[in-house]
Amino acid sequence: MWSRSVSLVLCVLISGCVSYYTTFKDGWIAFSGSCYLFRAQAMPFTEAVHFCQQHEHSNLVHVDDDIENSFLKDRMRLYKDAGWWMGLTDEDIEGVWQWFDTDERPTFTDFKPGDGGDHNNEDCATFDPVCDYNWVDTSCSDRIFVLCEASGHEYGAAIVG
Ligand SMILES: [Ca+2]
Ligand SMILES: [Ca+2]
Ligand SMILES: [Ca+2]
Repeated sequence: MWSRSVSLVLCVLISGCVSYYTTFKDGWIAFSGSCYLFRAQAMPFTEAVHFCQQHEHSNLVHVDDDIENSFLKDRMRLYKDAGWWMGLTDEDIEGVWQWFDTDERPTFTDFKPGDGGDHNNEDCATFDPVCDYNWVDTSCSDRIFVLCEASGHEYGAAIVG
């Protein structure tokens, strides 16, 4: 028990969430400073937000660039025909996409051509298996799988501090 605790602290100090999650947290995957939880459990957008908050105080994923987007798509292709929520909505202003938890505008998007525009009652963004995980807008009450992201740096700091 003692050595397990020591090795946990050392892992966090040395490499942030990478060692922590791969060693101690089943299901979390580390990539480029973040940790991701793919949960194949279908639920509406608001429930998915709460699910992530209840798991390491994470958020539905923010896709920051093409590298992160490609990594996530590769993982999704391992599952059969499943859509996944991300933390992006245009609930506040139709056609203006914002990250749900920060209200920031995305710096990168990957909407399927013709989707993500001014669509009635489609205010939440998902990765769509029908078009190889391009993003589409859909109804926030649809039941879709959950993809959470936790910042490795924040989480490592919280453990060490
Ligand atoms: Ca991210
Ligand atoms: Ca909309
Ligand atoms: Ca749509």
